[in-house]
Amino acid sequence: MNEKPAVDIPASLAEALRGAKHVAVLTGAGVSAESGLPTFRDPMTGLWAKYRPEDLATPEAFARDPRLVWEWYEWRRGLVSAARPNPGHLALAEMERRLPRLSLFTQNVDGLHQRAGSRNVVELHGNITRSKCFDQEHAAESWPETGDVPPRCARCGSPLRPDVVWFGEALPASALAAAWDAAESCDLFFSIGTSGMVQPAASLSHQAQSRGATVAIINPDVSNFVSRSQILIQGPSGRVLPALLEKAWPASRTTHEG
Ligand code: BV8
Repeated sequence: MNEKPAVDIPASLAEALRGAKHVAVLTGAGVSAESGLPTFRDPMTGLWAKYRPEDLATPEAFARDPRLVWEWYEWRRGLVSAARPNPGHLALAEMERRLPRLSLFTQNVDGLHQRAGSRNVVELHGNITRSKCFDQEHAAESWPETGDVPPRCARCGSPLRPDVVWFGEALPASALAAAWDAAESCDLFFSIGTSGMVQPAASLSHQAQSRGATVAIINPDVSNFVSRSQILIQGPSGRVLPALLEKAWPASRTTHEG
């Protein structure tokens, strides 16, 4: 049987996790890759292969072509609703239950951490399953089916948009403040499944490191994280995180293991 190679988790990291007082976690699109959701760096499949996310996820793109942008998000909402949390999401939810404090900040807009059971999730870039109107930011749970694409706000008539943070838009102030606080107060910081290309989220791990936290990177591609002082765990988060959980709390092994 083609057994996958075991993931090598440093004992020191498992020990640091088990004894941590406050763990901060930043996740990116890579954590949802094993749930079947395309990351931003992968060429997007199908109809959207010819667009770059940076060219669609902006207020300017929406103003220029609201129908195109709305339909891109409808396509992604379809993928999200068909997706399920993967073992990486589930392991993070289990860690939250076992630790005195775990602050989870995600750049993802798919809601999969919450669906996996994580309770303390801060969405730095919003959530694709929520919509609001472009002009007044009125939340829109539902809308009249008038055939308009995008649909119109029932309160003010302006076009609806996804409740996500586009490039060039400010992150929610409370979310960003919570993330900086956690980066400054945690003793262990994980950066998982993110290329670290997008600011200001990408600065959180550096902030944690500058305040003396241990920083661990989990990614199949660690080539652009060459750093002496960060712990690099090369592998997919859906395999690394369960292995880390098991190494830190061996009793987490299932009792009916064959
Ligand atoms: C802002 C929601 C200011 C929408 C997204 C310096 C400071 C401040 C701003 C800037 C700055 N420099 C540039 C900027 C502007 C810009 C920016 O960062 N641009 C980049 C392109 C250079 N930042 C902004 O515009 C931000 N706003 O700063 O506003 C401001 C202040 C006041 C008033 C007005 C304005 C807003 C940024 C948020 C944009 N919105 N998402 C949507 O989703 O449609 S960003 C979006 O792209 C994601 O949310 C995410 O953040 C980013 C993608 O990054 P990743 O998640 O890392 O995904 P990626 O595909 O890149 O990488 C996947 C990784 O997973 C890879 O490393 C891969 O190896 C790994 N992987 C693959 N498989 C697995 C895996 N890992 C683990 N397991 C696996 N199985």
